[in-house]
Amino acid sequence: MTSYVEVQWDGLIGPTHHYAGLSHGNVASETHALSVSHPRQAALQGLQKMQAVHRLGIPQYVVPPHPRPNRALLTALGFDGSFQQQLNAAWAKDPALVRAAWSASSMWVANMATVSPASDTADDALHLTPANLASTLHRRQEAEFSHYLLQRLFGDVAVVHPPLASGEALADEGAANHMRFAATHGDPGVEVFVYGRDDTDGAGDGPEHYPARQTRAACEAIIAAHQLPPEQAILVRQHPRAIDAGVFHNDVIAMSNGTVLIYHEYAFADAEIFLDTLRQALAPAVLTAVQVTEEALPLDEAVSSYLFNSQLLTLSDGSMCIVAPEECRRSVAAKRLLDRWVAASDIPISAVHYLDVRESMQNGGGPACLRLRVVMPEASLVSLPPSLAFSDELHAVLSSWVETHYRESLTPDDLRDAALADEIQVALAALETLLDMPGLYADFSVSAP
Ligand code: SUG
Repeated sequence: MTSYVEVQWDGLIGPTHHYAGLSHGNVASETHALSVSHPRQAALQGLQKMQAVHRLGIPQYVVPPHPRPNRALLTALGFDGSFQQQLNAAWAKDPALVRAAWSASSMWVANMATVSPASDTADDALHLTPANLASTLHRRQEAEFSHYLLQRLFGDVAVVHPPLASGEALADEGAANHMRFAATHGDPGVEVFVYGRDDTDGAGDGPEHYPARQTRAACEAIIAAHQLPPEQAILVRQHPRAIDAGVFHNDVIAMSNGTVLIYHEYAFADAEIFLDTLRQALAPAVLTAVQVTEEALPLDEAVSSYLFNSQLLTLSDGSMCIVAPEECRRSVAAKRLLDRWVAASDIPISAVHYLDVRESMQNGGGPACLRLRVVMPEASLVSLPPSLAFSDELHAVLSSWVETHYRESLTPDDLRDAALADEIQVALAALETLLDMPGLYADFSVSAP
C-alpha cells in the first residue's frame, strides 16, 4: 500500500523583510507600519521553526524567497531610468509603490498555492494552482514567480496550473482559504474552500470595514481545474464579522488536520449547515469539531494571539501536536484553550510547542502562514529537489548565509537606496549555489542601466 506524507514547505524569509503597512484589513501590518524591521532575526526565526518541525519527524522543505526588489514592477508602473531614478520617481509619487517593490511577502507561502492531493482528484494527479493574490499590489506580483517556482519544484510529480486570471472577480489567496479533511493523509479527502465574497449574491451582508480577499468564483474555478468531485468539495462563506475584526484569511480563524477542525464561533457564516455537510461528506470517517466561542476567545484576541494560525500536525505515531506562536503562551485565554485540548481525551492532540516567529507575526503572518502543506506519496519525495530538504546541515548552511548577507535592521528610508539591491543580488547569487538552483534568479537584475 502506498504510504503518504504531508510535506511542510516553509518560505525562507527574504533579506528585504520590512513593515510597509500595505495590507489593509491586516491589523498587525497596519499596526506595525513603518516600524524598524529585523530581517536577519526574521529569517533565523523562520529557520528555527523549520528545525523544530523537522525534529518532530515531519518532512520539511524550504521555499526560496522571491527576487526583490522587483524592478519590473516599477517599470510596469511607468517609472524608468536607472534603478535609483526609478526609486526616486516612484517614491515622489507614492512611497507605497516603492515598498511594494521591495516586499518580502512571498515568505507567507500559505498564500502561494492551493493544493489538491492525488487521492482527492478525478485524474489521480496532484494539482497545484498558484494564487493570483489579486487583492493587493504587493502580493499580486508574487503570482508569476510562484508559478515558475512551482513548475520547477513539482513539475515531475504534479499538474501545475497557471494562476487564475488576475482581477477582482477571481481573487484567490491560495491555501490560506482552503482546508482538507481525510481519515489519513492518503485517504480520499474532503476539500473545503472558504470565500469572503460572492459577487453574484448581491450586496448587503458582506464585511463593512475591511475588504474580503477571496471570491467564491475563484474557489469554483479551482475546484473545476483540480477535478474535485462535487460531493467532496465544499464551499463555505467566511463570517463577515471575522473579516471586520482583521481576519482576512480563514487560517487565522480556523485550523484543521486529518478529521479535526478547530474553529471560532465567528469563522463561518453558516457554521451549522457547513458542519452537517462536512460530516456527511467525510463519513464514514468521523469529524472532531471543536468550537471556540467568542466568550472563550474574543475575535480580537484570536487575531492578536494568532491561535488559529498554529500548525496542527500528525506525528508518526498518529497523534497530533500543535506548533503555536509564542504569543499564545502569553494570552491567558489562548493558553487555557491549548492546555484544555491537550488534556481532553476526545481530542487527539498530545502536545503544544510554542515558537517565536515574532518578526513575521508583526506583519500578520504566524506559523501556519509561513508554510504550505503538500500531501504526496512518500516514494515521490525523491523527485523533489534534494537540496531543499531541511536537515541540520541545511539549517547550518542557511543560518550562516543569513548571518553573512542580511542586515540586522531595515528602516523605511533604507528602501530609498538602490545600493541595498546590490547587496541582495550578491546574497541571492550565493543562495542559488547553496540550494543548487542554478538560474533561479536569472531574470532578476537591478543593476542593468
Ligand atoms: O497578505 N502580510 C500578509 C500576511 C499573510 C498571512 N497569511 C496567511 N494568513 N496565510 C498579507 O496580509 C504585510 C506586508 C506589509 O505590510 O509590509 C502582508 O502582506
